[in-house]
Amino acid sequence: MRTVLITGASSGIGEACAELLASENKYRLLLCARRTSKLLELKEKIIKNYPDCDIHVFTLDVRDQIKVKEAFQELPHTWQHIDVLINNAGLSQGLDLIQEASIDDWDRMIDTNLKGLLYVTKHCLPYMENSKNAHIINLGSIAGKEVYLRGNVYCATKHAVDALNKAMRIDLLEKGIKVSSVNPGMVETEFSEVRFKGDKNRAKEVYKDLVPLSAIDIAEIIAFILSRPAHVNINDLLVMPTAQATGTIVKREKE
Ligand code: NDP
Ligand code: 8X3
Repeated sequence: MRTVLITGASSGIGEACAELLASENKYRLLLCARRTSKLLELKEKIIKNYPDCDIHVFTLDVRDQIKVKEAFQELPHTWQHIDVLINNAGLSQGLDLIQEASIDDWDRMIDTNLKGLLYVTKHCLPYMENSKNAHIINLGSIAGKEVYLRGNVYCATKHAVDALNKAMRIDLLEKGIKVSSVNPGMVETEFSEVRFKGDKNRAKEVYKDLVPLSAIDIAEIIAFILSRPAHVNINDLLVMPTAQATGTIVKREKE
């Protein structure tokens, strides 16, 4: 059994990965996010559906460097060996022109998507030392491959994830740790609601009259990446809804 740590497991892609990997009966699951109640609900659901699944949840804000370090140190003894890290926790805040955007929004994105990913990776790596099958999967985005109007700082953080994905693959080569990135286009999760700070109507508009990706679409791709033989690594994968050509060019059709 490989032990998989998923950050941002309380919702969307992280939650879907947890459920799918639990169903495969090949993984032990370490799940974290800030919303403890959501994690506990997910744990209960997974145990109900897959009673043999070994699962441990813990509360973590990836922005807090000290807490990230302590969270790993405080892992129960039987969870101190990690094979797979899925660096999924992330968010966008606002969709504003750079001259108008809020510095707090920028800080939140940089602290979560970039610094948080680094803190988790740094403190997780010692626990991956003895893995014969170590793998890091980073959630990038189409926003890490191109820049679009009003995307400025979110795009910058995901371009940084793209760079770190390449850098990790180089630096960790000697340790035999695989590094992959999955870069989705539009996935309908809580993402847009978080970006628009709870404005559900605005969030809904993003996916209006098109079929976006679902969290399970991405979870299936991640499960596939993890299922490749030891000598095969999928370095970098860009996946879009059929109705989306670039970050902003989409085809909307009424049914
Ligand atoms: P969701 O908003 O549904 O999920 C985001 C997850 O990240 C939640 O579980 C949230 O948990 C967690 N998270 C946010 N901030 C923190 C934090 N400071 N510490 C710990 N956990 C945190 O969005 P998605 O599932 O769509 O997003 C997952 C990843 O996929 C993100 O990195 C996102 O950038 C990326 N992505 C999403 C796309 C989309 O269109 N949806 C497209 C491309 C990439 P909690 O609030 O409980 O902490
Ligand atoms: C999320 C997708 O299109 O909002 O990373 O940049 S997008």
